[in-house]
Amino acid sequence: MSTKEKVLQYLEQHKGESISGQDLADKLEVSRTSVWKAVNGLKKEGYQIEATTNKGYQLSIDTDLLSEAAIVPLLSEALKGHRVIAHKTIDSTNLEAKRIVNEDPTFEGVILSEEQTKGRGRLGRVFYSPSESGLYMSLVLRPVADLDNATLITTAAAVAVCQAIETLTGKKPQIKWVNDIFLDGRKVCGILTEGIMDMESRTIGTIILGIGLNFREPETDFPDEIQSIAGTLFDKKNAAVTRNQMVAEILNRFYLLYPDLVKRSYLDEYRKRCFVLGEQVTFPQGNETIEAKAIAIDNDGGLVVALPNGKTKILTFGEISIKIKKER
Ligand code: BTX
Repeated sequence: MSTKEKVLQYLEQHKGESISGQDLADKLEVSRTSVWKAVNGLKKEGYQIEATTNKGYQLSIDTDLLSEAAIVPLLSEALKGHRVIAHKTIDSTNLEAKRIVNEDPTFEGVILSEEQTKGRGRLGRVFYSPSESGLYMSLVLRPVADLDNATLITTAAAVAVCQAIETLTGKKPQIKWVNDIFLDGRKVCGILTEGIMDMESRTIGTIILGIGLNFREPETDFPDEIQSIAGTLFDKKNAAVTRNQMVAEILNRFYLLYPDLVKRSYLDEYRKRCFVLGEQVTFPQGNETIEAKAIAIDNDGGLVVALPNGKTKILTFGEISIKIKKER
């Protein structure tokens, strides 16, 4: 860990408290000059660090920049040894995760960014990812028990994100099958799970789980095409928690579910949170749009729908629209 990272980790863990340059240097076993240089470097990156002659350095409680230093201390045992890499800006954290795995197939960890210039949704769609208002993260996973079912991973992630939001904010998010999380009727989160094939074994060797969460309202509003769809957890100013805390909570929650994915014990919670069950939905099939009633989530996370001809069909991926939306 560099001195800058050590200084940041200390200040993040003691946010709002002051420490003199000398005490910090002694604690970290580095020189006072290197502490001073590290603090200046952090200030340039946007950290609000006050320096007063009598009290020393203090990281403002308003600072909320994504960083390894702030996240790692909050992670559970299950994530020890996982890498946390935070970027200011990147094309897409899923693309970056793929590039990293290409270089190092054993990589395990999470890639985060303050902003994505080419945030990706499903089917080539765009996920709008403005700076410093959202969480854009990609987890690099190995399949557990040879299970590489993307729908199961997506549904487990949806439950983990809902649990994290509820634990940290008290808000009650719901899920639109299969990969969208809604709060007060608006989409606050999307999930994109992608598999990377291992060429030798011809099996999925690595899974990239991308999660995009609108944390606070962006500085400039959402673009027109998603104005009526997109929502956020908090308004521009009043976030009760930091994004770093939210990242850590999502990771901790997900890694509680993931090793036991094969048991599918989280699916009951998914069903309870899934607001499409019981609703009339439409989905595309070839050139047609089919109407059906969503009746269940099956054991693989698929959506069971009842067709007008009395038959049932299981949807394993794709997009559904809700025809008549209940008031909620
Ligand atoms: P999706 O295809 O289900 O949703 C994309 C659709 O959602 C868009 O067509 C648009 O209508 C709407 N949309 C776009 N941006 C937003 C937004 N910020 N909030 C709400 N609605 C929006 C969902 O795909 C999967 C998204 C995964 C995003 C993560 S971020 C980290 C990782 N990296 C990456 O490039 N993608 C994933």
